[in-house]
Amino acid sequence: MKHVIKKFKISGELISITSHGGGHINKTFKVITSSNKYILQKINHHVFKDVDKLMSNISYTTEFMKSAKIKSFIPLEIIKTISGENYLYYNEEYYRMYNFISEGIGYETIENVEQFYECGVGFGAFQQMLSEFDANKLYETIPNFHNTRVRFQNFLTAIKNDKKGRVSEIKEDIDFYLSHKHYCDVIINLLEKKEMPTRVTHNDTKLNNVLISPKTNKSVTIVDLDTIMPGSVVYDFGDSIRFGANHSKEDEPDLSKVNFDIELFEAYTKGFLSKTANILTKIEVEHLAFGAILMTYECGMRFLTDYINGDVYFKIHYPKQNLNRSRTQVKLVKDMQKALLQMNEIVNKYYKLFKNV
Ligand code: ADP
Ligand code: GN1
Ligand code: MG
Repeated sequence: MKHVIKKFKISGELISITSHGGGHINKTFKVITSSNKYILQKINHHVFKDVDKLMSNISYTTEFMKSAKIKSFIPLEIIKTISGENYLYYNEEYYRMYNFISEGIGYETIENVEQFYECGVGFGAFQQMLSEFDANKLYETIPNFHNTRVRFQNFLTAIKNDKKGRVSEIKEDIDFYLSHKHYCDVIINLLEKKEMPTRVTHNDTKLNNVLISPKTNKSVTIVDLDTIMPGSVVYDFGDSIRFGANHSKEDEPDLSKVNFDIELFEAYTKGFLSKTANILTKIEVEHLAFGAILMTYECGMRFLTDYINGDVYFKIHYPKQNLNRSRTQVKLVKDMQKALLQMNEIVNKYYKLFKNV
């Protein structure tokens, strides 16, 4: 959905601004001048409360990735304001600008298996690159972001308050999440007991947050760095599978079209482990497949929480979009529950293949 928002001239130069991308959080625009292209974003400061610290995180990590000089990886670059700041505060809103990376596209659904393999390579390389990054430098942009236990409590609060009177219509949806409460503690407990390492993770590894070249099918960069924080590798692996290992839109209303695709799962797993097999611990490897179920369950619960609260967090384009989004996630969780054994076999196969290569 692209439309020109504005065309204007500054010092004789024609500039056009077009809405861009399918993100749910920030407002993103493509800016074209006679000599260059940029991404301009209005930062959602209701979600990211301390924009100054958020932008410091992004500045540290983009500089770090630039210095890593990974072949064929084009790092994001913050375009500073005239006075040298990382962002602009104007009319009570926050704006930032990046170089526009035209070599790749942020896909909303998978077009072929190789693309998803590359998505795994891209996020795997990102994980590998940041394994050397000092996590103490990072501010937690959204505390408890993947703390599923806290997400579950927020869900219960939303049901109790029932602000929009929607709860009585969605009993079956609610019951699914309530009956899987036992999922919430699994990873949090392992992290708390230090049985699973806390790493620097991206935390929002959707397909449209890796830009893939339509010409070569190779991943060229990772975007949406707002949620880089300490977390578990299981979250990064799992969130990619949640979004990408199927052929349907995230809000597809016809659930017969929403199916977990094991071939896509295998492609991503192969790509991801080709970059990470040598840094992962046994307990992380054992929980990758479960992580896909957990991230899908958690995200679906967040969509339903937002529907109950009156759609105040995720951008919506029509009234029941968050309910549709929640239902696709439930369908995918059910499919993955049936496939879990096979998913674990695939993880083990590629772990053994790439370990010590
Ligand atoms: P949101 O937090 O709302 O998801 P993103 O930072 O992910 O915002 O940006 C939205 C979309 O814009 C991305 O999914 C991607 O397709 C595109 N995009 C973001 N940054 C760039 C960039 N520097 N160059 C090209 N496309 C970009
Ligand atoms: C949001 O920003 P975007 O659209 O890449 C959300 C993710 C969800 C995702 C669901 C900061 O991601 O956590 O998984 O929507 N980002 C934030 O599509 O909440
Ligand atoms: Mg995004």
